[in-house]
Amino acid sequence: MKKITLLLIVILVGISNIFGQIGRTYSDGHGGRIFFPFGDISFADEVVEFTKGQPAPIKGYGDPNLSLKVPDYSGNYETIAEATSLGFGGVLIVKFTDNILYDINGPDLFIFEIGPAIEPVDVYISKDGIKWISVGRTGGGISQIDISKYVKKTDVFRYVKIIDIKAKKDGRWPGADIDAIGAIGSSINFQLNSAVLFKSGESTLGEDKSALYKIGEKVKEIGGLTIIEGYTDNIGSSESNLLLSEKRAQSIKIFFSDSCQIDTTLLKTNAYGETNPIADNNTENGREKNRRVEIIVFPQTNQSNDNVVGKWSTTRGNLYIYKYGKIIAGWYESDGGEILGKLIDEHTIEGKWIENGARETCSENTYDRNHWGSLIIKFNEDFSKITMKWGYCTKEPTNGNWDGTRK
Ligand SMILES: [Ca+2]
Ligand SMILES: [Ca+2]
Ligand SMILES: [Ca+2]
Repeated sequence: MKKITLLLIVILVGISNIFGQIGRTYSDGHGGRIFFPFGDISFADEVVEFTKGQPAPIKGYGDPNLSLKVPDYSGNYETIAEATSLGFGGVLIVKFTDNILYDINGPDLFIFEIGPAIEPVDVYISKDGIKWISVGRTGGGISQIDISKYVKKTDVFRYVKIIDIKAKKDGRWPGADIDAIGAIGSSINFQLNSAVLFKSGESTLGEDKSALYKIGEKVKEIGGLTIIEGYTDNIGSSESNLLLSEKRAQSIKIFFSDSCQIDTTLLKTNAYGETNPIADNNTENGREKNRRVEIIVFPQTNQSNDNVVGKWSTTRGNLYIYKYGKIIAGWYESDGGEILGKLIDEHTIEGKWIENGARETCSENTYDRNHWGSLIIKFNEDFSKITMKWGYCTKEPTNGNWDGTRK
């Protein structure tokens, strides 16, 4: 019982992380920033396999975990290892767990490779970590990959493999140096242990439905198509396991439509039975992990108007604005500053600016930085001009001289 309670807590913490940081831009390490609609969860979560190249990475720089989660390269690569040095011809396989890669319009995958020149890698994606699809090569200043030519629109991919193409043998860091691997085209993945939802061998939902209610609320908020996938361990016949996983997925579908009022046409179920295990079926611990339901939520495609989105020429250089729902993210070229905010009405954004070059620092931290302040952006009637007011830290945004026109 202890284990189950612990798992439930982990899931709920996971949910709050997922929804606390939706929509953010991240430094690409080469002077620009990239927008990820789902923020911090968009990045690869687990190392599956790492085969160092030869010559191998130098001591301290060959840790594959340095390529996981959000990009954190600070520019001090000489003294701190912040990326995985692949070595000459090295191979790295990573997995997404709280998000899943799929094809959206435009680029879908971004490889954060650090250093003055982008060292090319060949990129492959996979649903199961066994069958791989080649999706091209980064390099020549391009770190992003559009998977649309190679996949179907609704296919989802949990694994990414990158292989150093042996372009650079010399120097301290042979091969590509990978800071992070992000899915711009991300769906959200909730993984629920079956023991939290069902009694052993049954497909009727148990008494405590609180975790499922919470997820149902979030599905309504962001969905989009939602796929409910059932999985079991390998005890019993594969036919009975397939049937059990199907019935369990169906139970959740019914719960979402009846108790959470989610449009049933947006809910699909997939039964996998004992296939696609995520852990070793030879141990009790592994079997428990394999008995699970995964809920994949795709973002809504029919977004409200995108009037505020775009590139703006301002008195402080170019400003880029992105949007997911009412959430705003952006950046400005001077100081590589970041913007986070909300659309409070059609013509107004309220939020924060965050940068390294501010004259005053704040006592409290925002996104690990002490240089930040308040910000209001107002758009004129036809969204051709912006007027911006800003302040330091928590002070009212009263400073001006930061206006712009659409580019
Ligand atoms: Ca992730
Ligand atoms: Ca795409
Ligand atoms: Ca890193």
